[in-house]
Amino acid sequence: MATERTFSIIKPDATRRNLTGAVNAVFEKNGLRVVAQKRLRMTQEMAETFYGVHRERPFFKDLVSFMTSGPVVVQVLEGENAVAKNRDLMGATNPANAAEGTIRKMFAESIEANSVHGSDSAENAAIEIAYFFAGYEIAP
Ligand code: RTP
Ligand code: MG
Repeated sequence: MATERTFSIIKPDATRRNLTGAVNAVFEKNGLRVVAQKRLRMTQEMAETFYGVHRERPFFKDLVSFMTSGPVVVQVLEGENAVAKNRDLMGATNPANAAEGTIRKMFAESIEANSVHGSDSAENAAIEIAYFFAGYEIAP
């Protein structure tokens, strides 16, 4: 497997509890390099666009309100098999179902306030990275 990139968000529940470094430590310990990173507050429009695939889901309104409730840290992670590796490190969407040692098991507060987002495919990773970062902001 070649080196790959994925897109990550450290969500508002985690930035609020000062967990940016703790989450990054998990990535770095497991062979994912943070090659781009910035902290920002998502607007309602950004959150609605980003989670557009969930527009018809019952939790959509709450999700947008959660994602805009505080700062997030958006990131590009690089490494072998980065998309799948990050999904493994994150753990299940619902922390109650997340495996021991995963980020969501260790840090998530609930199925919604679950500390991190990670791209679910290489195709979506490319789209999500391009949405948040200009080429010059990514420094491998
Ligand atoms: P993400 O997109 O954030 O990486 O999370 P995921 O793939 O594990 O989960 P997904 O099904 O794509 O859901 C996106 C985010 O919506 C919130 N959610 N809330 N209240 C609920 O039942 C519910 N279900 C999902 C979570 O913040 C989830 O990560
Ligand atoms: Mg998802």
